[in-house]
Amino acid sequence: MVYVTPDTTAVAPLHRAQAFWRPAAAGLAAALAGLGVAELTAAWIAPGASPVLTVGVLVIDIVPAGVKDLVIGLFGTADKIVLIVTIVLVLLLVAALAGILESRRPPFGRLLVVLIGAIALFAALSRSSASTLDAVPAVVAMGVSAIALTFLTTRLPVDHRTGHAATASAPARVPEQAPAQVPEQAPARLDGSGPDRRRFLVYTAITAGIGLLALAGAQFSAAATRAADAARALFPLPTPSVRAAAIPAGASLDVAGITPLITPNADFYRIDTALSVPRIDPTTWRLKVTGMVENEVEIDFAELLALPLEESTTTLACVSNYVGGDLIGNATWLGYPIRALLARAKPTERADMVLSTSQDGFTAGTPIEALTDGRNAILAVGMNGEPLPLEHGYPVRMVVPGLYGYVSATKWVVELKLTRFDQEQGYWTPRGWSAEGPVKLSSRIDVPRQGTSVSAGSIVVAGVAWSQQVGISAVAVQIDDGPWQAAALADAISVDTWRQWAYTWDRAVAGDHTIRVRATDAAGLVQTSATADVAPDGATGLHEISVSVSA
Ligand SMILES: Nc1nc2c(c(=O)[nH]1)N[C@H]1C(S)=C(S)[C@@H](COP(=O)(O)O)O[C@H]1N2
Ligand SMILES: [Mo]
Repeated sequence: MVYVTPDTTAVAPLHRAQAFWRPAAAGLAAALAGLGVAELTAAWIAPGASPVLTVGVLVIDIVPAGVKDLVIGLFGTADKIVLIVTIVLVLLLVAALAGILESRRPPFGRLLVVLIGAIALFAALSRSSASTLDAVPAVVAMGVSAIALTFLTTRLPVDHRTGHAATASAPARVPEQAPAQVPEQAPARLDGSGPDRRRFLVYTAITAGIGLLALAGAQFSAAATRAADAARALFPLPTPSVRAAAIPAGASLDVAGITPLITPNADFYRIDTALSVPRIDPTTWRLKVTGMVENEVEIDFAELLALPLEESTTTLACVSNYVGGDLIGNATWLGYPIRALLARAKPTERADMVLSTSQDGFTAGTPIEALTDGRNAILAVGMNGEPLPLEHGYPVRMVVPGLYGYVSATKWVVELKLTRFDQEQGYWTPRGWSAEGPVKLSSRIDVPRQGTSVSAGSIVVAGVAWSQQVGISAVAVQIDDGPWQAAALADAISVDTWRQWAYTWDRAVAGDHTIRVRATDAAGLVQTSATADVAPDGATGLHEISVSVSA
């Protein structure tokens, strides 16, 4: 049986080129729409996950050194632009191909689109600092392109289609029917002047236009982020008037794979409700202290920086951190004690809560007690020696040792309102989370990693433990159902930071084993083995991992 495609029929040769370019245009327009919307999504919600840029990074990672050197040699400092242009050109080429494929052999065009999207997804998620949000742009790219491609290819003028247009082009496909039986209206469409053709062109133009507009929007948004990021240099961090307690040499254990004592900013977990990171101009930022106060206080950024700022190392934990989870980090913060600002505002007797508000509307309700009892509760401007990164609250956030972030660590903070717990609620309280959120005593095993294989003999088990405001006094490790064995504790920085611990498991024998950790705080409280969910006020239970020991 002879398979005759429409463009090989007697009337078609004239239009063979069109039979390619229209589906190719559909593919291009669909890809532009997908790419544009995805880049815009990335610019808004996941600035690190631009599909083009993450694929670029992936290419740099996998390209052999020789090729890299050649490209750098050829293009010098333009190498990055060359890379981006190449990626976009390859994408457009593949997109054109996908259009042609989809018009002839659906759904292979869409499959090609999904394949490209999968590469972008892999590129976005394979970075060390990737978060789940980073998956969104690639998935959006995949979805939008595939839908647009289907939409456009099913609206191709009939002569381009073999699948959907099978009825219209049936005479060409069915050998027993002579070409003479091509429906009468076909030539009109084939010469490209029919209403089908115009409609297709309009749809394609609109699709491509959406893509281009979105790309422009993404550029605009990215430029605004770069400008906001550059503004961080406008106000260099002043010298602290009080330095952080020196970190004892014995606070960091020399164990391969253990969590670093200080979490680098780039690796610090990020949790917030902000779909797009607020970009605050530090020259217009103001903080107001309002509500139940004798004096309302207002302060701008320059004034804040001119105050005596104090440095302190504090661990910040999220209430949503499950036992063993990584929604916790430790940084050296620079900021102004909140109690000093409150002293100027003079809260009235009745106030028992400070409701802090972010520029984007998030609120946290913090007991006044925690802000005035002498702990390092600060309006932070610096994080590990640099101005706060945009996503960690630039220009100013709160950091309060001992309380989960949702009730204390307001980023992009613009107002502190003195009020009462029986009058106001922080953002998460009406959403099923407790009004008060002290951080619970907990501990985590970092090495060996869950589910890994280690060789028999002497195995170092290590991790971190924390009990803010109290301190850790002991950590014990249990192998399978054996006795609890004391781990060695690294020196503490302070009661407000996590503390490293290590235990050497001698004579580990081959087989599958379970390792458990349990901390005791300085008040003698032993970490409970009773499990509690993260809601409403933080998880409990013991972190447990399984490893397979090989002979
Ligand atoms: N403006 C604002 N601040 C916020 C939040 C938020 O959603 N919006 N989330 C809080 C929560 S739940 C946590 S755990 C910490 C996380 O801070 P990080 O992203 O710097 O690690 O920020 C807190 N501050
Ligand atoms: Mo959180």
